[in-house]
Amino acid sequence: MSNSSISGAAQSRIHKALDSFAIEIPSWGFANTGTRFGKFTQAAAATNLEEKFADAGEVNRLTGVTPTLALHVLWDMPNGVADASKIQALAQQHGVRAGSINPNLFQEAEYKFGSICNPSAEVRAKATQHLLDSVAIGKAVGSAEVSVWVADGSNYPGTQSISRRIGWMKEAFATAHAALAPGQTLLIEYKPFEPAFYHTDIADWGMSLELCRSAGPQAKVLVDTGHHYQGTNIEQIVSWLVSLGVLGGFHFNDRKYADDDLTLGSIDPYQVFRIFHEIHAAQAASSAFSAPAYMIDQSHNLKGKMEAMVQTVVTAQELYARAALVDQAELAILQDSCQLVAAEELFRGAFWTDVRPIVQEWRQQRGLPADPLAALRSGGYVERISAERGAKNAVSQGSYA
Ligand code: PSV
Ligand code: MN
Repeated sequence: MSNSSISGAAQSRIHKALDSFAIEIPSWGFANTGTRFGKFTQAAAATNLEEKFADAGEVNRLTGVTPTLALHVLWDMPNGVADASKIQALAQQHGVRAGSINPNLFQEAEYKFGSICNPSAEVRAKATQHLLDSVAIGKAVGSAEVSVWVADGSNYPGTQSISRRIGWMKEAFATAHAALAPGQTLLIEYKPFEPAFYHTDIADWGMSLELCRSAGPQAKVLVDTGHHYQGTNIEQIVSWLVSLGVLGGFHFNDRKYADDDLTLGSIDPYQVFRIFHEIHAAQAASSAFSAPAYMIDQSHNLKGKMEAMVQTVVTAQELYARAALVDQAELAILQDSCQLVAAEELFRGAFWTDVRPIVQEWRQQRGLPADPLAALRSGGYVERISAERGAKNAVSQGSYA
């Protein structure tokens, strides 16, 4: 379908939706990674924080919609709050602000049996202090979210007290919440599997929700699209979280089998469309709806990192635009009069519409490249950083940092 076959009203709905759509990119998406079986280093991968900011700046220059960079404390700010001024300087230099601050509660030796759920009060105190440090970092760099993923769990039945660990988590989150500034949000992410094999302390959205409720009003649930069992109806979870007022944000990626970190929409674009539809429906239903934080959580070990990031941002925009095409008022009438086929055709019709010409037009109107991926390819940035970083990457060990 071409641009001209989309009504003027629908086109302006898409433009309005794109005006308010920004998506955060992760610092770890630019660094070398691999699988537990091996690391494949890339000549262009970022080897330090300066290079991650430079890459993020280039993605934002090409797309215009990635103004913030998610930071992982241990990988990006090993000196904690002391690194805040460095972050601020890099943000200034590259035109990308510090985004969500992600505490790291999974990498250190002490966390073998858990972090904020560890039976040792001493280890729990260390992990809680790390949460407090992350809140302080957020304040120092002016970031809105502290985004927590707790990797804690156990591998064998009966080896840990699931219930005592719930109490310990509640204590830690309440302590972190008490330290938040008024504009800060504590995001609590869930994941049913990995790295634990038997039980994971925050396995689903119900557990996240309860932890948020007990922590306080500035705690919200974070939905990572890769953190569900096969077949889970993620848009239904999103709808519930919206109606409860606790949808804090998304980590976007796609998956086929597990938490595969595949490019958003590469396996199931219809699911992403359905998730965005719930957001547009909530917006249409209430002007008080406050949009969640959209973030990408992907680290590619086969695709080029810059290309994968730009491709993901573009895909997110396109699917967000396609979902904006749904006429919410018309759909509501069809739904409530149980005109099933007509309702489904309206919904499906939006999904199958090629909105790329409109998205391109939106970019051009803002002085952005119409096709950011083509602009990346022709701009020579990847060649330049490959030449600059190639030698370092030839010897460096792959790691998330
Ligand atoms: C865990 O799988 C996770 O989704 C968390 O958000 C981490 O911060 C991130 O991935 C690390 O790659
Ligand atoms: Mn995540």
